[in-house]
Amino acid sequence: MTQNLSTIKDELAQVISAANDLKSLEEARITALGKKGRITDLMKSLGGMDPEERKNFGAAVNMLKDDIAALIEKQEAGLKKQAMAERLSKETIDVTLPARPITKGAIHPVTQTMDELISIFGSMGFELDEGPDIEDDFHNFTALNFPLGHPAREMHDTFYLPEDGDEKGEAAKKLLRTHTSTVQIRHMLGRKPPFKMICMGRVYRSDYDMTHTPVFHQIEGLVIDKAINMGHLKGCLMDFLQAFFEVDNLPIRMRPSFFPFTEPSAEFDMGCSRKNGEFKIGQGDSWIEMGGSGMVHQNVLKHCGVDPNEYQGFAFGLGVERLAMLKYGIPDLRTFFESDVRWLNHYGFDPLDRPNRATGVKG
Ligand code: FA5
Repeated sequence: MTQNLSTIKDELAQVISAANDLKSLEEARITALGKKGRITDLMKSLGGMDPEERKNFGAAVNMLKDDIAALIEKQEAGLKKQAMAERLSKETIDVTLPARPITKGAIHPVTQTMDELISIFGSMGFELDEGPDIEDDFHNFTALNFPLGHPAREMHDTFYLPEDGDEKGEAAKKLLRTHTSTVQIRHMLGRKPPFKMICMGRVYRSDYDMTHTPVFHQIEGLVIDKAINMGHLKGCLMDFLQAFFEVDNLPIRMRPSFFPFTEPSAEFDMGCSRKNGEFKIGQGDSWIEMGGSGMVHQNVLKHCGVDPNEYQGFAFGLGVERLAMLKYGIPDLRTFFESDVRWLNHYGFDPLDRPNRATGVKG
């Protein structure tokens, strides 16, 4: 029987060493160790033997099995090494070829515009602040002098969040901020005047057409000191819009308006011309509406612990997309939020060319 095992081993070893690719080696493995393989057959024959014979023969078959498995493993390693050597000798890389062009991402026009605004207002001495998108009724309305039930609340088309069962009254009601004026409150509370702050970010209103989207961005400015007046407000808006649009002598017009948090309130327009179907920003025969502004209402200052007998100042707010559309000729507001890569490649900006006032805000 032992003689028989050594013959089987020789025969299988021959088949294994003759296998010159992985496929024939697998066939050799099946011949030896597969379900109907020769060693498996020997294992099956153990059942018909008496105990003593089974013990000796079983041990010998196990040893044969291990030897054959080791031979297969060795042959496999050799074949893989040989295949790799052949592949390496065939595959060559021409290191003198030019590299494939790398596709660069593009900066979204909203990000670009906000970077430009930060650069302009930074050079005018404004501090940058921020506030959360999820706000409460107090910061979005009450502290900004919108009393409960005031009709101006309805004008904001507010998205309210579901009550969380732990309500602490109307002022704690959660909502998505409808304007960045919330940050005026957050900035003033817990700080001491004077204030000279801008903030910007997403705001939300249930509104959708070519000039209104449910999410858009606003920039807000706040200046509070002892002798600030409407003249400073107009001068500030002129400086900023002239720097942003890179137009000298840009006329600014203030029109009376209403916001609960400013008194007096004014909407501000910028000069432009619309001759022969061509739109141009600057001196001209026409006006374009830009945003809202006014002197901060005494009630707002009081809500923030600022003494209105000592301090006063102005605030303004406008849409970032509106600024970007006018500066970069983007016709439809809705396209800003469609995540169309072709649109982004067309209107986007070079990520390595960041805005700064030394080289021009365009970067
Ligand atoms: C406000 O939101 C005030 N908080 C602005 C303000 C700040 C006034 C400080 C006074 C003092 P209004 O609702 O008008 O105002 O919005 C300001 C600007 O946001 C608009 O001029 C417009 O450019 C932009 N805007 C308003 N609604 C939308 C919308 N749905 N989609 C895109 N832009 C919008």
